[in-house]
Amino acid sequence: MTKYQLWDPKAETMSRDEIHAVQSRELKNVVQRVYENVPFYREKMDALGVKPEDIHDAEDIRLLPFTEKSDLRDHYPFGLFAVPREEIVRVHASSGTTGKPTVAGYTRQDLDNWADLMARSMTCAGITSKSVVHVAYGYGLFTGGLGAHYGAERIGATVIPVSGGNTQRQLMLLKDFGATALACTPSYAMNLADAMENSGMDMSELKLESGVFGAEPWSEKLREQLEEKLRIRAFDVYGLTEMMGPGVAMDCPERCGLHVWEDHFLPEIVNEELQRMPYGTEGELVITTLTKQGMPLLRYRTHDLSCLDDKPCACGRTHVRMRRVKARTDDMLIIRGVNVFPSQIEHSLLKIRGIAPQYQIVVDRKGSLDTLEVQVELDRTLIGDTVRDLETLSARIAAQLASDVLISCRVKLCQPGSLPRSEGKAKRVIDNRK
Ligand code: DLL
Repeated sequence: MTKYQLWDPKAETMSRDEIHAVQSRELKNVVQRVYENVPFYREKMDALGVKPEDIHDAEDIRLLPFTEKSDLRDHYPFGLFAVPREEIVRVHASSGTTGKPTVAGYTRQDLDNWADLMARSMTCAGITSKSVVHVAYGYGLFTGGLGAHYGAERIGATVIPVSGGNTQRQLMLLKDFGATALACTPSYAMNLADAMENSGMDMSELKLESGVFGAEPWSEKLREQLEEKLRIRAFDVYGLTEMMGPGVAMDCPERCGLHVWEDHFLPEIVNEELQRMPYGTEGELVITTLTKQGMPLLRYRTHDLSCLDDKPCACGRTHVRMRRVKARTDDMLIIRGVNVFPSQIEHSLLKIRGIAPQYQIVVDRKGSLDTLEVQVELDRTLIGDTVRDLETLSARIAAQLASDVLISCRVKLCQPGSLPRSEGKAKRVIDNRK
């Protein structure tokens, strides 16, 4: 029994043995499907000397090949689909930094499962049929908007499909329509919170209770600030286009990691040599889709750093928990030989009073030396401070970063509101060395 509302109690509280049995059955099915229908996988498995008949148990996943983002690009746009194009009823894509987007195709069954998993996920955040859900994730090829939309609709909540942008209008609609939940990226939620403060909005006019935030790494400190400023409980939702979109894993009210919906996904953690690591070890998250029909993927390398924990969770859900993703392997900056993740800098900055949670990291190279400048906005309350006060603040920030992140940097204090704001995923790093 659990004190919390669950969307699908039977699926969410299966015993670990039952989950293993479901995963073993579904893994056999998906391997058979891709071997028969996706030439890329047939060739990869043949090269490894593995046949679908060799897969008897979820543990046999070790035998299967990995899939890389570049494999999706090489088969752009529809080359990894496992069903005829006519059975694909929707396509999403993620933009990526260079070149062609990464494409995902969904059958009707895939969309149905996705809506269900997002309903499961949003129920973790306390959303019910009585909720009013303001969706400010972008609608379009990005999976955030439509993913949250259909999940909330499946629950029977009232959905407000606002999409991103036009912040002032968002504030008006949040208030007038009485939203009880906000779904958007954490950086955009912070922009909304800032805009509310600046427009002198009385927070008691809002009915917000929870936030469903994801699509980018965010720190525990940012969560605290969002909860305080918006007077909500903020929940972390994880997902990626290649797997489906948001709703692969979700925070629960116990907030000790995100439950990965293991009846649909098989997560693993691997080290740099791509060996499977035991629960509790940090490494790269690799996910296999178990039920997807349109574009199933085997052992997809997410490049997200996490670790898994199968200890029972007090919320009653039995699905394994992944630690929140603080960084991606390819996010790591190497500055003068020191490994630095932007989220470490965020966590460190947010400990300091007097600065706003808006920052940008500029990396450059002078001669053969890497330089790091951290630009951070001043809190509005400090505008009248003297030059000496501001110098002291800069020195404090530099000292905090040196102690937490082990790197010296130049700190640039910026006027409130002067750093660029994003409507979707924030761009925190400008690396001029590339
Ligand atoms: O960002 C899907 C999504 C939409 C998730 C809305 C949550 C909410 P992509 O654009 O393909 O898909 O980006 C996927 O974003 O590999 C992670 O690096 C990062 N990411 C997603 N959710 C989180 C999160 C969507 N909660 C990539 N914490 C992933 C940290 C996240 N990083």
